[in-house]
Amino acid sequence: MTQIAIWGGALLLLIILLTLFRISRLVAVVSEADKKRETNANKINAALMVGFLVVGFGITFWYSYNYFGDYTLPVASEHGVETDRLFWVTMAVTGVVFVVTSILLFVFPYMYQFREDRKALFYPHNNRLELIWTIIPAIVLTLLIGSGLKTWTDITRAPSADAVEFELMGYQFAWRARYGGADGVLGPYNYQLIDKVNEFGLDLTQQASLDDFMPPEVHVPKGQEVNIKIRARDVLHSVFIPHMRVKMDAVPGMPTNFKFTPTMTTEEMRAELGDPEFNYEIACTEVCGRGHFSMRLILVIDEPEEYEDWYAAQTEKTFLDLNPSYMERVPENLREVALISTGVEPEEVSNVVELESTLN
Ligand SMILES: [Cu+2]
Repeated sequence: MTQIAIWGGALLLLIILLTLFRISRLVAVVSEADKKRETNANKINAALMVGFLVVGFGITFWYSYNYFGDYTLPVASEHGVETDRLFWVTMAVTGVVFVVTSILLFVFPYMYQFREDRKALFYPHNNRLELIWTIIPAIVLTLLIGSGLKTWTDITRAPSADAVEFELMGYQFAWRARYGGADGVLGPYNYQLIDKVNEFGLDLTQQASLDDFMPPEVHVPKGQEVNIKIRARDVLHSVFIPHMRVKMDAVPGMPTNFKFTPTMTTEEMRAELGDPEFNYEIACTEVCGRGHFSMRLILVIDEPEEYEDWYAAQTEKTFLDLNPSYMERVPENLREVALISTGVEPEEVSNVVELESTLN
C-alpha cells in the first residue's frame, strides 16, 4: 500500500513539473525579452565556433611543429624509403582536405547565424556539386590506396631462399631471438615443451633443433634480405623496429613474418646521428600488460663479414651448450650429433658415450 502511495506521489510530481515547464515555454513565446536572449545566445555560439577553429588549429600546428622530429626518424631499410614516401603523400593530400573542410565547417555557422532580417534559403539539390564531391575524392582515394596496395604487396612478398632468418618470440615481458645454428635451419618447437629454461619449447628429438642458439642481442648483416619469423607465447605483442620501418603483430598460435633489407650499419647510423651510444632497438607496440614498456631488444646491423664472425662465435653457445642437462632429452641415435654440435670433437664422442654408459 505504502509502495503504491510513493509511486503515485512521484508520478504526480512529474506531471506537475512537466506542466510548469510547458507554461514557462508558452510565456516565453509571447515575451519579447526572451527573444532578445535567444539572439544573444546565437551570437555567442557562432563566435565560439570560430574560437574553437582557431584554438584547435593552434594546438594542432604547435604540436606538429614541436614534435616534427618524431616523424622524420632516419630510415635504414630499403622498403622504408617507399613507406615514408607513401606516408608523406597521404599526409599532404589529407592535410589539405582537413584544413579546408575544418574552415568551412566552423566558419559557415558564423556566417549564416540567425539574423532577424534574413530567411534561410531552401536549396535541396545540385547535381553538378554532387558529381564533383563524389568523383574527385573517388579518384584521389583510388590512387592513394592503389599505390599503397602495390607497396604493401612488395613488402609482404615471400622472402627469398637465401634470406638471413631468425625467429623472434614475444612473451610477457621480453623478446627472445633464436637462430638456426650451424646448419642454418630453425628446429621445430612445441609449445607443450616450454619450461623455465626451454623458453622456446625447442623439440630436442629433432636434429635441426640441436644446434639452435638464442643470443642476448640480434645481429643481421647490412645489404642482405632479413626475414623475421614472429610468434607470441602468451598474448598479442607487436614487433616494432622504427628505423627499419618494420611493424608486425606477434600473435599466439598464428606465426607471422616480416622481411626487410637494412641499408645502414649501427656504426654508420651512429656517425650520421653524431651519437656514439645509439642502438637500433626492437620494441613492443601492442600494450600487452604491466611490463609492456620493458620489451626492448637491441638490434645490431653489421657489415656482412662482421656478421659472419659473430654468427660463427654464437654457434659455440647453442642451447645445449648452455644447458647440458637437456642432453638427456636428446634420443640415443642423435646424441652423437648433439655432442658434436656442442663442440666435442668427433673422435672424442665415442669416449664420452662410453664414459656416459659406464656412469649409468
Ligand atoms: Cu608486448
